[in-house]
Amino acid sequence: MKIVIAGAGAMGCLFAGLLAGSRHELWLLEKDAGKVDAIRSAGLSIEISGAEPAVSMPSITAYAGDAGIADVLVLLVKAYDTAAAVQAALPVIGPQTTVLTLQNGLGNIEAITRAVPQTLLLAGTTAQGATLLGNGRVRHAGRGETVIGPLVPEGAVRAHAVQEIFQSAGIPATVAEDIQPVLWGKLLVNAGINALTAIMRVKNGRVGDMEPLQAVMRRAVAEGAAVAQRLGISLPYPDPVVRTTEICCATAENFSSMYQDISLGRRTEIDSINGVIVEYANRLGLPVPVNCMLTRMVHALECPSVS
Ligand code: KPL
Repeated sequence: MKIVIAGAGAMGCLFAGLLAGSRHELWLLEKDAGKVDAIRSAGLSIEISGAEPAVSMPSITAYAGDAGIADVLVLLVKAYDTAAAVQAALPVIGPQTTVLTLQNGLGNIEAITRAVPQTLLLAGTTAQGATLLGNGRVRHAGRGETVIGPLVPEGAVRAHAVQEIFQSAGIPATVAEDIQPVLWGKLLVNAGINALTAIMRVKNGRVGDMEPLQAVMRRAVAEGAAVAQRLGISLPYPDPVVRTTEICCATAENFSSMYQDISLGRRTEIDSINGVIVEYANRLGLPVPVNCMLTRMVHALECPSVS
């Protein structure tokens, strides 16, 4: 099978590195020419639990036409880049190509289905942790489950095929029949952790063990849960605050992706995380002051003069 991963950031490199040992043909698609050159010459290097980094040399290109039609395209670009990444990836998408988004936040499905039929699309979440150390250099910051699911029942076969590919590469994966609750479940965890860690410049663990941060996290998550409830989404766990606290503990030593973005002076995914909760809440007439404030504070941090 030909697998194309769009986005050579932390997660894209991690998945490419983990899939590199499999029997599949692997391509990375990356718009940044600097990253393409660096990875083409030095390869991908994945550091796992302090061991010697595993180095692999996947094919990498900025032009999707070089890769040809893919069996599976995995989108791991930042949420604000989804529409552009799908346009750039069109040459690898044939009538049978499975397109999987494992991106953070909400809104990716809508952006992708503007160009790709729903029958080809799978969505999912991953609890794999990755810290970008440099171009093509990643630290595997924790192994976690990847959950994937179709948007329409006919897509189940595709979801099971991707699950098989992941599992045979040692990436734990499960298939969910209804993916929306899974996406909302991850959204609430990200809404509770990402902005706070970026604003306070702390590792994930501090949100779980510092009472003032935990109090803000609880409010952000509870607001998001109220929005999900009003939309009729039943979350994949009984208590979203407990779940978020568990993830803080499980990823205590990680820097969240939003912390990493702010530290590197990059745009964040705030609009697809806390911002999307604010958008839904406004439409529903629900108050979400904490999510609103977190969104504004991260927007302020994105201004070059602030961070
Ligand atoms: O998904 C994450 C992220 O950083 O984006 C969490 C779960 C917070 C782990 O770091």
